[in-house]
Amino acid sequence: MSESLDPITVPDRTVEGFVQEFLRELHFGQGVDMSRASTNDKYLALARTVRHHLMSRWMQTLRHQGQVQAKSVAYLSAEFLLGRQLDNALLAADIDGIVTEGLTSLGIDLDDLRQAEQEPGLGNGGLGRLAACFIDSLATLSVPSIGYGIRYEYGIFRQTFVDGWQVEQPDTWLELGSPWEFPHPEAAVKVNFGGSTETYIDDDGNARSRWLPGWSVIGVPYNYMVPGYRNGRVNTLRLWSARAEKSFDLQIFNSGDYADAVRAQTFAENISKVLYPEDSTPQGKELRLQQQYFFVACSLADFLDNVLPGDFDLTKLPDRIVFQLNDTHPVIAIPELMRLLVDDRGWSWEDAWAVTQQVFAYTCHTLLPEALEVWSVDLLGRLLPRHLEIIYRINDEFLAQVRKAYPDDELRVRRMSIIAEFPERAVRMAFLATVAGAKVNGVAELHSQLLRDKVLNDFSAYFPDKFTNVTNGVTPRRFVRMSNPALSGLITEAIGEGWVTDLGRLRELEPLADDAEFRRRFAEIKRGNKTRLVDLLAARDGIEISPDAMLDVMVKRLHEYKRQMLKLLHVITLYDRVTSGELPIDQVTPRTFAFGAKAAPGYKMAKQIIGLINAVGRTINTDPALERRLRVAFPANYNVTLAETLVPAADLSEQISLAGKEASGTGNMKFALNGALTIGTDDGANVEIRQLVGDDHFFLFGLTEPEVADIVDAGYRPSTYYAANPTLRRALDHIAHGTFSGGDQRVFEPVVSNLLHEDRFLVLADFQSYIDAQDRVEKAYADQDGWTRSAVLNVARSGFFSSDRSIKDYLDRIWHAEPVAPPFV
Ligand code: 26W
Repeated sequence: MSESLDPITVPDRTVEGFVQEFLRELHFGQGVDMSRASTNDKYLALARTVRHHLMSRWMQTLRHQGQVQAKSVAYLSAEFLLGRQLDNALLAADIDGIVTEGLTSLGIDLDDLRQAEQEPGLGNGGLGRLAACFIDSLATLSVPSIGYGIRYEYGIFRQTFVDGWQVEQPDTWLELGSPWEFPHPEAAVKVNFGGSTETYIDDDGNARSRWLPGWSVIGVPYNYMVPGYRNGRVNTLRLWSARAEKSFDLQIFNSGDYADAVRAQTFAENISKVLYPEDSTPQGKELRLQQQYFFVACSLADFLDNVLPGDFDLTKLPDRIVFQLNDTHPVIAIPELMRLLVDDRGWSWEDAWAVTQQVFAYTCHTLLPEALEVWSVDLLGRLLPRHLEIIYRINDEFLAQVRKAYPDDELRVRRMSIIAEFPERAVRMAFLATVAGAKVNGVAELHSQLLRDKVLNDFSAYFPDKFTNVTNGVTPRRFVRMSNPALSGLITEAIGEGWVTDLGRLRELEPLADDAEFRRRFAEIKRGNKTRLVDLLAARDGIEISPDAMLDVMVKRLHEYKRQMLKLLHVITLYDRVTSGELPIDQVTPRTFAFGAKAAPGYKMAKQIIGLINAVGRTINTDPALERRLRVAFPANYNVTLAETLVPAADLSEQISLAGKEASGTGNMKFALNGALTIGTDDGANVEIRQLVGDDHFFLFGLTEPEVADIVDAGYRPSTYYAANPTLRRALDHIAHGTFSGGDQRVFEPVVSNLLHEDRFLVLADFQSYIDAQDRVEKAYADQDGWTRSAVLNVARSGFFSSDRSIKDYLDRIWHAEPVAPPFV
């Protein structure tokens, strides 16, 4: 069925029409004229003009969705790391051309306005960016879906360096106005906290429970457009912002005092104030649990009361919706749905449990035991007393079944309990999600296998059919088409435009790897992308690099398991070889070592490593012996926007986590798709990348996961590697002796002694293998044409890593939902 658009709401898709709309927005929206308009005025007017082009499609999508009532997907995520919106909207609406032309006619450079946008950094790293890629693919594949999350007033902190040390600044992304959001205060939802529970006998003589909350806040939804790529569909991302319910707060804080009332408001609004910047070690902070329950309670209430029609029969809920839980952060939705059905709607426990078990599915994003969220029973009972009771009952009934299945195995029963007893009584959120979820998935083949065999082994034995894999992906719209226009043009010229929504078609490029002219143009594009990066880093950071050097990049959160230290030890080794006279400088391939990484503010060792990278950089970049052939570039505040220029420029992608620790990685996919070669371990999705691109076009090194397990079981001793390997010894001694700290031996002593005596992530064990692989890189790069051939094959063979493919896998394996033909195109 195809409906025509309401002509009143469709803006004119001509240059003149655009110019007129833009000037109207400047005039009526910003209240300025061209002569007085600031760059920000022009950006805001442009953003609003562009969003007009998506508006009628949005309305149409919503209307259509209301009529069709197809099975939908609700993606629940505490993080959506969206990146800038303007370019993506221009691309989706296909109005790049008229906008550029129209602005030029007004003497405005589109690029200047692009730079005015502050990216919404509402996520920490991979998990948040994955959520953003997934909603892009859901819209592009025409899947009826909605994203639910939190509208943090402050996103991920802005990183600055002071003397090379990380200093965090607040991210004030809303300060200059946020033209992409639509607040709906009239659709606000009340969320309760605290208080107590009681039992009572209902009118039919049944014993029931109810929650008597102690306080509450209001959730205000902010809607964002999620445009599909030129398919006429615009889905919704709904982010919740916390407000005080003023009259109510005045009562509970029990004072007519103005100051107290304002304090109550501040208290409520704290809930959506700031994104927690921890990305792997949950701190068990009360405010974080408040955030989690806040957005989940708002989202469930919104879906049941506003999205579903008033007369909807909730026993049919599994035919209508699946709630995908992005890690454990939204898992409190499980007892919340039970509460809504049992307490508020009077359902029996059994009926409610039957529905609940069908509507949730859980994605796990980690393997580190310390990253699995647990909430102390004490805290949970104080904040959400009724939910704790519900969790206890879920656990009791589950453990009774486990006992039946394993009559004489009380040890196993204790291992599988949702409630941990040590070191304190606490709820294991991953276990709750596994017991209640219809499906549990890992995010790469190896990760899913390790989840089944190790982290959730008892559960996979008990629920063998629950476990599945969906390998992550990235959106080719943002990470190829938008960020790499030159390569996109070359690809389109070679195989047509279809690849943007059917990335497997990149395979058709394979024969062109053997076409010398194609390789020449490919290499020229890579060089152009490097020049773009050179200019950006000069302007953004005052960093000077050369477009002629190999660009070797490691960008991701700073974490010991990701092993930025390993890369740094390679840099130091090269420095040592040259300065000791072992290696003549003119035999060294000119190389830029680029790092981008934020450390969690409380993660001491990670901050030390940042300080050390910058210290090594300072030494290397200024030592005349190196003749500027080796350079370290560590721009502060790596974010989505910087990635968009960095990734297309890279020659070498560093994916060097200890095998068995990186669940998937998604940066690895972005680099391969943009024609960088990977140096990597057999970890996460690297395994699949290597299988697809082939061993000849991938630099593999390091221990495998089973080898790591054996070494750790046997009692790993890093100092033996130090003693046995003179290259390694010299590199570590440089740090220890103060080569990079003006002779000061204390500053980086914690890093050195950690590596020598603990080295949880086997940096020293993998060192030599890594150095050898880097020597292979060096040789391969000497043959520029051969390198380019490998780069082309990386692009051609990486189409699998489109998030469109991931979403299709979720539809088949987990959601059992289907795309719905869009209402119009
Ligand atoms: C503080 C609580 C917390 C704990 C973990 C916050 C955020 C996390 C995330 C799970 C961290 C994260 O981003 N994980 C990454 O998820 C990506 C998408 O699946 C994977 O590609 C990465 O391997 C994984 O580290």
